[in-house]
Amino acid sequence: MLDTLLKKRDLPTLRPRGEMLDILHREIYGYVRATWDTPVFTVKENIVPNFCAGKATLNKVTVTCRTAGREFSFPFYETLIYDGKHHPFFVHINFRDSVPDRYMPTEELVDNGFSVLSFCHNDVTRDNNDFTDGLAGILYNGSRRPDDAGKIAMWSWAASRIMDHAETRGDMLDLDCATVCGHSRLGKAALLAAADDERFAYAYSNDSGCSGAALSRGKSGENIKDICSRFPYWFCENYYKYAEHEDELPCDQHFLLAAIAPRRVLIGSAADDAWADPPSEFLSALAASPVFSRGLECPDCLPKAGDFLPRGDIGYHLRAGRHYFSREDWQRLIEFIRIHGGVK
Ligand code: GTR
Repeated sequence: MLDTLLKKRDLPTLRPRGEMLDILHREIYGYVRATWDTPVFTVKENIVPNFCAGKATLNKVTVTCRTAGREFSFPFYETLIYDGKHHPFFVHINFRDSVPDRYMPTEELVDNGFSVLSFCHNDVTRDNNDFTDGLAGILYNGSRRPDDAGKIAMWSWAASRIMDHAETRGDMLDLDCATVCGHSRLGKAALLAAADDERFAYAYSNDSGCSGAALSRGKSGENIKDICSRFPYWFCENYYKYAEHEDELPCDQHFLLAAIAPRRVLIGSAADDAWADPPSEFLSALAASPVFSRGLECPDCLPKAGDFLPRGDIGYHLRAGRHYFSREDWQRLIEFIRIHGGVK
């Protein structure tokens, strides 16, 4: 049955990783093109004393990036467990800069042995059509080429700068167990970050839907026309021509998932999130599955609410309920990483 459903989508065949990344950047997300100096990190330590009952320290870090004599900075927050061990960690592309946050139960993550480095997407460049602030202001002097980065590619680029900083924390962080994650539009950005940057051993997108994990061909709910008319600035301009012409795309979203292999990726969906279209998210994982060493555990039919398929290097879970980044989603992610040996 699943084979038949997949065949109906008539998907382009997967290609070598480099080619898939090129297509994804050229046609959908755009390229961040500048050549950068090594970023500079300024750390303000322990901004909330006794954070997480004294198990972790919360630092505010400012990242300063320079290119061609211009510079911009953005802040992020690092919650580091300090007990002399190396801890797995999340790089969380978040909607807000609060720690903890309703999308990020920091104390629970720390209790589960994870450190967390999180930034607010708006602090990198604002979530709107204005390309003059933050990173966008540095990249563009009022003009963008059709394959220049939209905002999703910029948020994803910022996740890699957090990873640059993590590499200076090798005494506390397990650099072999970095997970980039995000919800919805920021789940799209998390997948792109993992596809591009091999330092991320795990990726998690929650409810990332259209132009994220979900296949565009045959998708219900939101489609390319919808997303490009409401949020054109998330993408490069080349993407707009595929509105109502999904079949002409030289890729589909399974390229994005496949470009993460041989590393691991978990796709989270919510059963009532028809706009994201869980079956299209699941079928995308299934279509990407052959390039992973251990493919998706394949059920006989489409998953139902509560199903969790964690054993492949590409995993999938379908939570009951609506579009939201819930504690249950975080728990699934933690279980996935544990099952794959990421928590020592
Ligand atoms: C929706 C958008 C989705 C999803 C979501 C979000 O309105 O259409 O693709 O990304 O926003 O980011 O909250």
